[in-house]
Amino acid sequence: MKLNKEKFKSDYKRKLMNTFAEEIDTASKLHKYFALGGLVRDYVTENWVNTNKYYMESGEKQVYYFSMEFLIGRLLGSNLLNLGIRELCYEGLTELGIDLNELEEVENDAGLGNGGLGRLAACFLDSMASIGVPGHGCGIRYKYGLFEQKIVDGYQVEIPDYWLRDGNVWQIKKENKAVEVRFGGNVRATYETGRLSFIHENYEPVRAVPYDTPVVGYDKNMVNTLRLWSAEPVDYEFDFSTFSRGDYLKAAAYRTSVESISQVLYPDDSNFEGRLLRLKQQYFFVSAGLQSIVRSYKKSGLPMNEFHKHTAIHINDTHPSVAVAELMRILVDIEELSWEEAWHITTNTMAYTNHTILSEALEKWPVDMFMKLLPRIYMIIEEINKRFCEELSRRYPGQNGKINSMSIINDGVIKMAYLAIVGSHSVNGVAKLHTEILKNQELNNFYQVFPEKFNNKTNGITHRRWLMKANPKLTEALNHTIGTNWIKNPNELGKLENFKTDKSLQRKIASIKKENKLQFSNMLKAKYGIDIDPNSIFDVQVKRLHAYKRQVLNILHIMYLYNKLKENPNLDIVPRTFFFGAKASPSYHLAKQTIKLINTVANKINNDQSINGKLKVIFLENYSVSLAEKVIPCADVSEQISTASKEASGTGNMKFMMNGAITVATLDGANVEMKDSVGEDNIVIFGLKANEVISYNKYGGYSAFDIYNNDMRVKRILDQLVDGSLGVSSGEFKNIHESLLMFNDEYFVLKDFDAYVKAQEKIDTLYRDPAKWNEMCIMNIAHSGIFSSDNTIREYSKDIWGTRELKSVPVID
Ligand code: 26Q
Repeated sequence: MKLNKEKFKSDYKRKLMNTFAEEIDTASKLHKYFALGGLVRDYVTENWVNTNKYYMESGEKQVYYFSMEFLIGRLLGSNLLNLGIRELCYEGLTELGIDLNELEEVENDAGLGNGGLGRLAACFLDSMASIGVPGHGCGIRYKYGLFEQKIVDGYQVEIPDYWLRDGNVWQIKKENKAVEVRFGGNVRATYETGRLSFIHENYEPVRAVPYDTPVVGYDKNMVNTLRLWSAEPVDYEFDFSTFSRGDYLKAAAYRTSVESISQVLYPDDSNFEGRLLRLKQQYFFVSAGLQSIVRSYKKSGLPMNEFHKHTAIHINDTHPSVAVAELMRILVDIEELSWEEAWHITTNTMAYTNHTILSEALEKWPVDMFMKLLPRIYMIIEEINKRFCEELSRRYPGQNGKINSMSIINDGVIKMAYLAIVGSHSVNGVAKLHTEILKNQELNNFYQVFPEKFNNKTNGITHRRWLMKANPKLTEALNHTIGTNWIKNPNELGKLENFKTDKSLQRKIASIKKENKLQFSNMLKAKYGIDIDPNSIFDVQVKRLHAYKRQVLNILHIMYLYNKLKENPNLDIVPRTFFFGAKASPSYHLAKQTIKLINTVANKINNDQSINGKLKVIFLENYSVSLAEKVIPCADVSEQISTASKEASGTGNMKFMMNGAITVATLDGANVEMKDSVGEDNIVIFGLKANEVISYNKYGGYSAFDIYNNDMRVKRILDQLVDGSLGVSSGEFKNIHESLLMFNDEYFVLKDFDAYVKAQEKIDTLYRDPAKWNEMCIMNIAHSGIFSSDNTIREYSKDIWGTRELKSVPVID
């Protein structure tokens, strides 16, 4: 982008004046932020309009990524970075007496996601725009994002996240692009037009209004779109008929019911909750998104029977899988195509990603609920299923048990994963191990029928946000060492391997880590009054709280270390600060108890002078994208310790690796590929393997009591959970205790305990040898390039979507 500092400064002053009638001296920080955001948006609009025009006129294949979640975080910093004007703006603002870093802190995170799946969608948007794939996001504009977490007396307290309170400078409301989505009512079949057709009557209409956010590519003139839908009442429904009859309450109830659709994000990430509102949310954005895609496709003048040649639709987990039936509805009922033709188009348009093997997360909707809310869609799913089951009967004659087990509708529920598989041409897992488990275990039945659909696409992360933006000092050191080509081609980070024993780079990497640690410690000191030793090992576990992620294993190990220190205050260990950051689903009792346990242990340890500051435990409140950007660059150790086979991929693991942390990991999800890439000498692997966990589970697990009885370390810490020695009532951690002993430790925490202790001892030993440690850090950075989401998106584009990578967008007059 062509801009110089002087022009920027004058543009900025004018923007501040025109928007808020203020000069720099008098404007508030909020106004200064909004003026800058508004100006950046102005800089983007020409390319945005041009990109859209080009897409419309060229017939270039477009991909739409449908997702219930987009965990975008803040946009100011990443837009400046992608536009290539961050330096210039920083300097210009400094000359105007404004600190850009401070302004960036004003922006509220767009926390429209729970965790991995939502953040993946955000990384994918960044990569699509940056490598030139015409790809857009489609989702819900939640008024409230994931709750804000406060810790009160060690407990999690949830506060609504009203992220739009101050307005949002990136979104543009497109009233003229609104569509109508219809719920409930009944369906009448008729032959009136000489063709069997279905009339949907007595439905409740909802107005879906899109808000568009530009997605700016790195050093490209391409600007894609994230379109988020908001639900509004339909005027004609609201005021005249109902209101004039004086039925004010009914009208108000209608408004509330409609508005609730885009009110809040479900704060859950691995448990299926069968709530009507969630189904409404799903159909709402899927129907709105598809209607608008079909409308703009038709406007471009292309024939309907070629829809799939110009459009790919990606279903991010099963949440938007009703798209299969909704596209069929549009093609059959509205566009009047034959069923066969519509099915051909639909299955060639749709592709589905599975993000979990946890059975409790699989979506199943009760038939009666579904039928009432979406009567026509239900009929279509029945027809899809009927034809699918007929196909199965031809393949497996007489094997009714098998056919029933694969039926989309069975036992009074609709299985959305099955609908997604049958209705898509591609089904992918998110790491090699995960895809193998899907093919050989969880979805083996479907793999046998559709082997050609299954493929792996290992997740990735955008190195622009997670390295360049989050860790500018490291970025500079990399540029200095290997040049800047890695920015456009992250695989070139591999060149760093040549410098792994280079003393000056080693020193540089170590001193950057130290500076980052110091900066973060100062921030914590200012905010929470906590003193942290920046010379201690920063050991970090940040992710959603869930039993399978095993934050409990981490905290039990800390209790064990503390016990050892109490016995021998002179114990020779490298001082460590353990950081946790995690939100628990508000209804997930065990997870909330784990947060209380971490805080209780933290309180005890941090206030014990007798251990000479060798251990500290910090629970970071309100873990979010912007907090992740701060804590990841200062981690020495990354904790990726899920029960093998349970974490589909993980993406936090990749972010730490890219920032030069050493990973302590089980062979789960993408950790396996990290190990293969960096080599087993540069990662610390421990614990049961996935196949071991799976085979234990076949025979009802293992005996947790045996370990409790035979390992005195384990016995002691488990007893401490419930004997009052943590300084809280003895019942406080009863459920955690029970889950480990009475319920036989479903997640193999005790089984892996000994191996974990040894892994942590290995970390301690390695850290004492700075040359070795720094070499490992460099190797991790060098081998992290393959986990750039640019690589992942290239594979999606080539193998699944059939989209092209455009070098640039031709300028259209
Ligand atoms: C479903 C029904 C009702 C309420 C909530 C949900 C729900 C919401 C979110 C179910 C699942 C999710 C999110 C799942 C998720 O984030 N999975 C993670 O996806 C990452 C990206 O692929 C992987 O790296 C992680 O391993 C996986 O856990």
